[in-house]
Formats: sequence, structure tokens, C-alpha cells
Amino acid sequence: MNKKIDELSVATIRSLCIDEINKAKSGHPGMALGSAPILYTLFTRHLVANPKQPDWFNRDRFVLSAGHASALLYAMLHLSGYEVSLDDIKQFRQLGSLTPGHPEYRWTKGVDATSGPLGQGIAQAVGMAMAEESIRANYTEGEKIMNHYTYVLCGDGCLQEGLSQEAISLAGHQKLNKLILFYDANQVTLDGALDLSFSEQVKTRFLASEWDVLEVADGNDIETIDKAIKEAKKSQDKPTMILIHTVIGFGSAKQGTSKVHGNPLGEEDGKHAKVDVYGFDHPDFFIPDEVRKQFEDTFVARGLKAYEEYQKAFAEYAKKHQTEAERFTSLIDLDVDKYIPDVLPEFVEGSATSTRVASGKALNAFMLKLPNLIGGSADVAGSVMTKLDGGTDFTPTSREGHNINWGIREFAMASAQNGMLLHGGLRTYVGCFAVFADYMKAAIRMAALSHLPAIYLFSHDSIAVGEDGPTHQPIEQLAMLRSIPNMCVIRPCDERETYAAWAEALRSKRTPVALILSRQNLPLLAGSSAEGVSKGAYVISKEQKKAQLEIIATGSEVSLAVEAQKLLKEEGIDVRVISMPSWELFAKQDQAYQDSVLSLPWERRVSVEMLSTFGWDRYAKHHMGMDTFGASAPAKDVIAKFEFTPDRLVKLCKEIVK
Ligand SMILES: Cc1ncc(C[n+]2csc(CCOP(=O)(O)OP(=O)(O)O)c2C)c(N)n1
Repeated sequence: MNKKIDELSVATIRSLCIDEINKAKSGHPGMALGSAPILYTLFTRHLVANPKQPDWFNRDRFVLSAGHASALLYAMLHLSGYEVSLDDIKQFRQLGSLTPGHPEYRWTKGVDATSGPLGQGIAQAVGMAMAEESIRANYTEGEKIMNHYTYVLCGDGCLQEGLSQEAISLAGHQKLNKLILFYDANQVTLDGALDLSFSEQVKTRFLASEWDVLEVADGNDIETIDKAIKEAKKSQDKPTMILIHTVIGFGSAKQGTSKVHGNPLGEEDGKHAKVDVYGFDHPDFFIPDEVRKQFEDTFVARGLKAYEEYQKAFAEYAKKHQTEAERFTSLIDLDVDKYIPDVLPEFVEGSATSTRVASGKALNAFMLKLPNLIGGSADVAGSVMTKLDGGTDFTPTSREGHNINWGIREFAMASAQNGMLLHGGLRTYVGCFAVFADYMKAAIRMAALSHLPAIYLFSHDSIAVGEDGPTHQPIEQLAMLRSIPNMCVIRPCDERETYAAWAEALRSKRTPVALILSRQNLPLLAGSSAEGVSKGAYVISKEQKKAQLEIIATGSEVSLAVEAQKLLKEEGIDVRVISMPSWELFAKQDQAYQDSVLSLPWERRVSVEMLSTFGWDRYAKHHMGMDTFGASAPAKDVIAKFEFTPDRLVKLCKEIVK
């Protein structure tokens, strides 16, 4: 332990942060300056990762939940030898730079998670720690190939977010002892002092959630921070929160106030902090050789050694457990194609089943082939059919279990699923009632932004929910999901389409997929097609001779459309019925295919979906949809009230043709 080099290094990191933010004229110096010693201690004394192999699978994970302190993370990545050059640091927050406003996964090497929306980083870290446990337990001698810690740094803001408590509660319940959370307790947020809005006993809250709690009185005290991390790593049965008292904007004349939370220090104050407080009298962006060496001798050397040892250990492992080693590697690469059976099961013509039940069957069928599939629901497994038959639960005493009981924590569930996928090595799914997709929205958006192939099972997908009433009947949720960039929504119309939708979801590598599933039984349709699902839309029931109209329907409304087609035929009106399970998959097809499915002008098309018509103008001029909330009654009565009947569709079509 060399105090001098520690102090010089921390001064360098802080000065870099000041320069980065000053040059960009934008950024958040407050937390960056306050918590620099925390990350310095973590990186130089504990974190195990290899900057030359930033995706090394067994590295420790680090999530900067307080993503606004990105300047600090970039300074750490630069000093630690990642592909973040000094020029990149100088381009902080500029267009196309490797140092965007908030950390972005898949963009900057060494960034383990996209973060910034406060609270989500904590839940992501919980998911990472769960993934680590699950993977280790699912391989013989798994500890030889999967064995690392997950660290997360958060501030007051993350802990004010309700999501954090969902995640903390879950982590404590799951006894995630390899999860270590640093709480940068600086008592200041954006608008002012924390006591404007927060008077919680945070330590007590963590203790009540079955965490260990350690406290460091002085955020500049590296030895004590180090000691706390050492102790936290020893925990056998609880995650650890290390509460560290820091000073926001340490060194600035405005330290300790919200003025330094999100404004550059400027030249004068920057100089004051660097020279007068840190004793660092150097040009901007200066990095002393000793500091570079310090990182090479510690973080880089430790990471390289661990990496090399791992390579040897893995080679040994592969000799002993060849098949498992192959599985391990292919699942890291999300190379799942070979695990997805090409052949669909036999479907019984004339049968009827809800698509949620069909989804449960498909899930179990795929599970037999895809051993790293893991998932669960927010306490509605029996309704959304998320259980893997014969599978055990994922618990502290059976980590090999594949059924996750997320509890009624939808937001944390979706956010932790992101963490599991950020970690890698697993295919995951989560489920709940479609109406509660709203609770998960911010995490779904994060999955799409982070290019994660999350799978969501949203059942009870319309007013056909029935008795539970309008609180439980989704209306606008599909419009919301469809509006998210890089999102894929699939609403299958029968059992066959549901299997195909599942295969599509499992094949996705960079796009989240939501399967929208019915509560009520839907008939197996003669014309339904698995291939059609992968194209997003197809003609499920052709016109007789020359279509006068095209009816575009999804999910439960496809059979209604087919019924209406028959009735219209009796009235001498020829229509084509198109099943359109996925707008997004359809939009990816070439124009010729799209034109072959939607062959009539826009004015001659009708959309039918028992959900909000918002957005359907894209494909059709006329709509049969739901633009009010539903009602509480048995499903058939609700459907009758809102007239989701072939007769109404027939009437609408006749009016258009007229
Ligand atoms: C969900 C969410 N709400 C609001 C913000 C805007 N925001 C960014 S930082 C911040 C204050 C956070 O306070 P704290 O965690 O104490 O950070 P510090 O002031 O110490 O930098 C706010 C409100 C955000 N990034 N995410």
C-alpha cells in the first residue's frame, strides 16, 4: 500500500473528470469527484477483468448505476487500458464518440451495462449476479468456469427510485452473496440537499431486506474502502451494501451542494480543485507516468494473470467435460439455432387452445433442447404459463433451477432480465399480464436500446380478460410496445403461430421480443403458417376471385375475421384475410413481398384488433378496435358489449364497399 501513489492516482482521476466535463461544457462532476476513490480502490485492488479481452466471460461485472457519473467511468477505463483513448476522453459527450453522455453497452468496450435511468443499474446488477449463480450451478464443476463478483455503484437517486427496493428485496431473498453495492452517500441530489425529499434509514432498509451493511465514514479513505470490499467478498449468504460517506464535487468551491451535481466546474474552480485541493498542478488531461504504471501493475496485471489462468483452467475443463464445455461456449455466443427444432409438433385440426397455453407447451418443448433457458413470472406463472414442467425453482438452495419466482416485482423482473442478458450465457424470458407491461416499460426500452434479446410473455391480451375488468384489460399497451425502436411484438392467432413466435423469439440476438397471448381459447386455423409468422404477415385466408377488401387481423381477431369472410361471401363480397402477428417482422420484408400480402390500396383495408387502434393507420384506413377502456363482466358479455363480432365486421365491410 503506497499512500503517495494512491493519492496521486485519485488526483489524476479527479482532474481528468474535471477536464473532460469542462471541455464538453456538459456533464456531472459532482458524483464523479466524490466517488473517484471508490472506483480507484475497486479497480486497482479488486476488480478482475482484462482490458484486452473486455468480453471475457468470467470477468467481474461492474455497473455504474448512477450513469450520470460517466466521466468517471471513462477516466477509469482509459487508465485501466481499455480502448478508450485520451482523444476519446477529450470527445466526451460529442457526436459519435466512444464517450457518450451516459454509458452505453455494446458501444464502449468495458461498459458492462447501459445506465442512466436511475435505479435500473441496481436491478441489472442483481440480474447479473443471478445469471452467474445459475450458470455455475448448471455445469459440473461449474465453479471452475463461472466464478466472479458483480459490483454496482449507485447514489441517493438510485435508492430513491422504487425499482431499487424491488431489486434489493429480490437480491436479499435470493442471497446473492457475490453482489456488492457501493452507495455513494453524498446527501445531495439534482435539486438540492437530500433532506428535501428523503429521510429514510437506508441502512435499516438494506438490513431488513437481508443484506449485510458496511459503512465507510470517509469516502477519501482508500484503506477503509479496501477493507470493506475485502469483507464484503467474504460474505457467504447475503449481498453486501457498503455505505460510503462522500462529498459531492469534492475539491470544488461548491462542494457539498447541488450546484456541482450537473454543471462543469469551469476553468477557475477547476484549477482551484486541481491545484489547491488535490495538489495536482499540471496541464489539462495530464496523466503522470507513475499513475499509468500503477494501473498496469495492479488492474492490468491482475486481470491478465487471471485471464491466462482461466484459459488454462478452461482447457483442462474442456478435456474433462467436453460436451459441457461446448455447450458453455455456444451459449455465450447465443448460438441457439442448433437447439431449436425445425420440425413443428403435430397440431390437431379442429382443436382450440389459448395462445398462453400454447406458449407454455412451446416453452417446454424448446426447453428440452435449450438447456440454458431460464425464466419466470411476476407471481402469475399459473396464468401466463411460464413454468417449465418438471423444472425446479431457482432458489438459494437450488441454483440449478430454471423457474424464477420473481415475486410481484414487474419492473425489477424486466430490469434484472436485462442484467442476465448483459451477463450472457442464458436465454431468458419473463411473463406477466399484458396490461402490466406498463410497469416494465422503462426496462423494455432499456433492453431495446441495449440490443438485448429479452423475451416477454404478455398474456390476457385484450378485453377478453373478462371479469377482472378494465384495470386488467390491456388497451394501449401494444401501441406502446410497437412504438419502441428495435422492439419486436408478435401476437399469434393460434397454437401453430405461437410455436413459430417462440422460435422467432429464441432466434433473436439483438432485439427484444414480446409475445402477446390470449387468455381465451382460439381455434387452430386451417391456413395459419409458421413461415408466415417469420414474415410478420401473410394471407391466411384467400379471396375467392378478386378481393374487394383486405381485413388485417392479429391474435384472437384472426378467427373473427375468417368468420366474417364467410358471412361476407354469402352477401357476395369477396375479401382477403391477412394474419399480421408482427408489424416489425413484416416491415423487414422486401417491398415485393409486402405488396403481395397487402395488394389493395390503403382505403380498401380494415384492421381488426381488440386493442387501441393507435398506429394502425400505417396499414389500413378503417379500424375495428378499442379506443375506450373495457368493462367488468364475463368475457363473452364484454365482447358482446364492445361488439367484437363477425356481424359488426361484416357491417363495417359492407359500408366500405358501398
Ligand atoms: C429515472 C431518472 N430520473 C431522473 C433522472 C435525472 N437525474 C440524473 S442524476 C439525478 C440526481 C441523482 O442524485 P444522486 O444519485 O444523489 O447523484 P449525485 O447528485 O450525487 O450526482 C437526477 C434526478 C435520471 N437520470 N433518471
